[in-house]
Amino acid sequence: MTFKTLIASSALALVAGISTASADTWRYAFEEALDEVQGKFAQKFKEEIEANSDHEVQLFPFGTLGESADIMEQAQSGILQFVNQSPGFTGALIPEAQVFFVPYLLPQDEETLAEFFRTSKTINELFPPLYEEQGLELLTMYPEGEVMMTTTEPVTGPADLNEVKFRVMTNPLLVESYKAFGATPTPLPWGEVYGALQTGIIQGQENPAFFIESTKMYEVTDHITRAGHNNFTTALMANLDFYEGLSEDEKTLVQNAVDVAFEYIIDYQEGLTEESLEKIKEAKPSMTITTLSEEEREPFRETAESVEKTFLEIGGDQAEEILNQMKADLEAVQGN
Ligand code: 6CS
Repeated sequence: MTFKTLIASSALALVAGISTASADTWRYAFEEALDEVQGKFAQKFKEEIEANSDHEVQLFPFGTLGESADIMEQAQSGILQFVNQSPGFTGALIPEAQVFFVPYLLPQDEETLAEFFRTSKTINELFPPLYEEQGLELLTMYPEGEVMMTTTEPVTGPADLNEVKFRVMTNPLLVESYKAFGATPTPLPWGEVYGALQTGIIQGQENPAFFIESTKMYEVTDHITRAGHNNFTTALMANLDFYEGLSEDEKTLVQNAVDVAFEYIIDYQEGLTEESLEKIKEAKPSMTITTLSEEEREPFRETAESVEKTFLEIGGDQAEEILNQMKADLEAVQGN
């Protein structure tokens, strides 16, 4: 962390009053609102910790402590004990986690996907040491739903993305993947996306349906395209020094709360995508929602190979091991 960002982080932390919390208060920040998926997960985690211990969990939703990059710095420096952040913003920190942006790697079937997150050796064994190197204990990763494109013009193939300035999270491989899709990727922090779409600086972005609905992305775009290219992955981490300083009982308490919150968030998301699309249709009947056919998906799918190759170049020392293990984990849950 630079001196400037340290000062900014500390100032924000003070404004939010987190310096006054007692030692028994665990501070937990996330990238969404309380009633969005990460917020629901966080509330369940808090409920479990508080029901089973004397600890209090103080929740900091998106915006209260800055952008995703800010809360990560605060967690690394120990101002926060817990942080929920998507690998979409940890590309520079843990380049291997960019594997989640190889298109068409994760299955669309939600049950298979949940089983992958539960059983994945990549997530449970290979990633934790990489997060540790960055002062973080990786507690879990979980899915947040099928990623969809929202644009101002209809999209049925890569040609329709030509010259479209498309906002992506600040992740180099995601940038490469949208380049391969034919767009002009524009990495931006979340807080700038609505305004950039409104003023026409960008003409597209991607996110799961629940987020498109809750953040009213449909107000500033006109078309939703389901290319089936990805599912949104997120990660819950703890500050490593804090975690290592916990007693064995406290570590078990944290792990149990994480497990309960994981199963809760998988159940919570059942039907959420379709419900959210219904709500969008109600709020803006002119919004088009198009599921691309297998034939229409093919040119997008064909980019996977080149993006994978780029991942091997920019995905850190363990990129190859991570990609191979990830494929083995996926095969194991897909039964082939
Ligand atoms: O696109 C983003 O930046 C945001 N999307 C989701 C679903 N969660 C948080 C993240 O910041």
